[in-house]
Amino acid sequence: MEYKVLVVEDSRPFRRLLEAEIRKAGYIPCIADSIEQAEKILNQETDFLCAILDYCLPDGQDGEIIDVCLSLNIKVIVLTAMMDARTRERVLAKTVIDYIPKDSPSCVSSIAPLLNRLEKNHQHHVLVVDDSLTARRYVRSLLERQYLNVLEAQNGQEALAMVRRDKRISLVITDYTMPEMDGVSVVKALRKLKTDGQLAIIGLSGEEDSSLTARFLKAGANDFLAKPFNQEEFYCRLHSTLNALDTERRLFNMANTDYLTQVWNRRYFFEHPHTRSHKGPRNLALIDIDHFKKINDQFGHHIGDITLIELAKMMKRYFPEGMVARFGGEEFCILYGNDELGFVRRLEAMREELEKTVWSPYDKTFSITISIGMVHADAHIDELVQRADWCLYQAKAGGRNQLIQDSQTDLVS
Ligand code: GH3
Ligand code: MG
Repeated sequence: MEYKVLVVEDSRPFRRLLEAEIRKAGYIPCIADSIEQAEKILNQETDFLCAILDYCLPDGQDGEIIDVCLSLNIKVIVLTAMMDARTRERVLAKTVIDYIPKDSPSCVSSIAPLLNRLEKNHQHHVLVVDDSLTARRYVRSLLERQYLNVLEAQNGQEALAMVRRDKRISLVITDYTMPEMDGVSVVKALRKLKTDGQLAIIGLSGEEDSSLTARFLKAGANDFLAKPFNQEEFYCRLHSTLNALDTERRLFNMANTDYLTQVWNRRYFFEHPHTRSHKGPRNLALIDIDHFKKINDQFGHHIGDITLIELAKMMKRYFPEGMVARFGGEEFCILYGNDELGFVRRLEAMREELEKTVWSPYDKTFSITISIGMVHADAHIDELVQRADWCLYQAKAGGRNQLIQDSQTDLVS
């Protein structure tokens, strides 16, 4: 999705600079040089990621444009050349996202990271843990102003239950002083459930206790803020915590997913605890495209790549709760629960859908088929793969486009 950013700035060189910076960051700038011109744009559209507003404009020298945008629920970043304490207070009192001092042309360089952060915030769900309703509501308002999705818990137990249940929660902001379970204990319990890359945690406290920062951090929090905090400090810490979390997740994905098809890679598959340890029988299938080399030879490697991507999507669609991995080349593996009949039915349905599908990327028209080797057994992963591989070999030898099931008696591992 391409987001639009409204810019209202009367200085022509600065306007140019902002426009170039916003475009470079991947957003669409909509430019006005006065409140009057901005209102004309706002009569047509209001769906902006945010507005970047000059505090002092020819037809409103005292931040009037800020109220115009806020009244339309547009998030606001203020540019100001007047950095006196009074202006700063007044700007921040207006529920804006941030202000950027216009002290040099380089100040625009902070805009791209801020826009990226706002865009990415849509994906994050933040759980605010505090027994005080007023405190929860205040933190909620700060978070929602930056497009974060907010959930609330009144105590530690409730928070833990929510984090266990709701996989979307990526950040917990917890107060220290709460009945029954204090914030540090909440952090310790959360860290038993989630790693740094899965969940970020920020501690808060209004206590005078100087040891609290260290206690929160040692328990596994990513950061700590003493109350009362000002909005700017809160946003700085929030952004650095979320940026670190996003980087960690990006690195995790780069290390563990297949770059082309975005399914898990071979290493992740074999190292995953679910793969290594198991209780009882489970299903595993090895899937290989038939005569895939011909697709490459006939239509080019690029079309081959598209085929692999589409097949991977199809496997994720058929087996959303299974673990789909690319083992290499055009061979994929699916590890999938214990329901043998259900697994076979879905594999057959996928094989049949594929057989009937006509692919037509870039005006090329063709179909592909797959061969499948499948095993259901209570056995170590290496044995499952070996047995499925033998079945796959038989499927190929038997004419391809078919599923062969392992019929050996289960060996208890
Ligand atoms: P079979 O039915 O026996 O499996 O025949 P096949 O042609 O599918 O198998 P073969 O092992 O002979 O060829 C596999 C081909 O897959 C050769 C290789 O160029 C191609 N391949 C492997 N990885 C990729 C990739 O990432 N992209 C593309 N486009 N092709 C790939
Ligand atoms: Mg093949």
